[in-house]
Amino acid sequence: MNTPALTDLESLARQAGALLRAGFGRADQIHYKSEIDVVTDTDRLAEDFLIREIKGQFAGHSIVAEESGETPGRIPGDKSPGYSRVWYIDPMDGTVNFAHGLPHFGVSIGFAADGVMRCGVVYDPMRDECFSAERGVGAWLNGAAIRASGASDLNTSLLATEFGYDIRSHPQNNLDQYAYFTLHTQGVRRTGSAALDLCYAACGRFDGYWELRLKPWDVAAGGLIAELAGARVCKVDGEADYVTPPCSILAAAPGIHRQMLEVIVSFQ
Ligand code: LIP
Repeated sequence: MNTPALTDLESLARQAGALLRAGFGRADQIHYKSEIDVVTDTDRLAEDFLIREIKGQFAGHSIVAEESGETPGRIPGDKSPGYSRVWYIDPMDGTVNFAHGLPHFGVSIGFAADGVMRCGVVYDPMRDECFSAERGVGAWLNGAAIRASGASDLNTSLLATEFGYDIRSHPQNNLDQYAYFTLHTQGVRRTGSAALDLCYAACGRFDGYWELRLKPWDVAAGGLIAELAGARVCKVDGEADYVTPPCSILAAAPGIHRQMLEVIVSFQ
């Protein structure tokens, strides 16, 4: 069955990243999906490119994408009940940053076969940093192997989190957890991109990252990269499958994972 190599995802991510870089700083049309959730013309351009390429190279695969939703595929002769080959695409993770001219965003592409994440790529076009991972092989940054942090002391750890677009309306808005960790760690960063936060947890720039109620396309690639780099990755209820919604995710050094999970859950 036509299954992509990791290099296929890397090539697609780099090409889409070139579109983001070209659109950065341009007076893009910014469209509001809710009071603070935005999408730009460049988002749409990059997603259209990725969907066109995937449909052209991998006919019959399913695509789950941020802007256009789900495009179910069916591979001839495939008798599996679900969609056996699925791509999870966020053409621009960090859209609010892009819309405000802050150069911190990435293209996130994950691929799953038979319900298991097989490979993922997150590409930051502004730093030319390509994070990638393949199950059973490893995780890399621009081809160099990466490892999660070996932190074991929360007090001296550097964490990251983000707040969803529903922060003003949802009672579980993550502010209690943010306050606790701000007072009990070396710091909590908010970069504005879940996918890059997960990759930073994969290479030890962050000792841990957590966020509530993300979408599959935000976490599919970055979660795999962090997992295969040796971080402990799960949902905040402890479930292993972080791609099935609601994607409330924790990716942390094994030495602080349990402590972080207990704190996050204590405020739920
Ligand atoms: C965003 C994530 C961020 C999260 C936002 C949104 P987008 O993705 O990167 O971590 O807090 O709610 O999901 O909208 O930039 O693709």
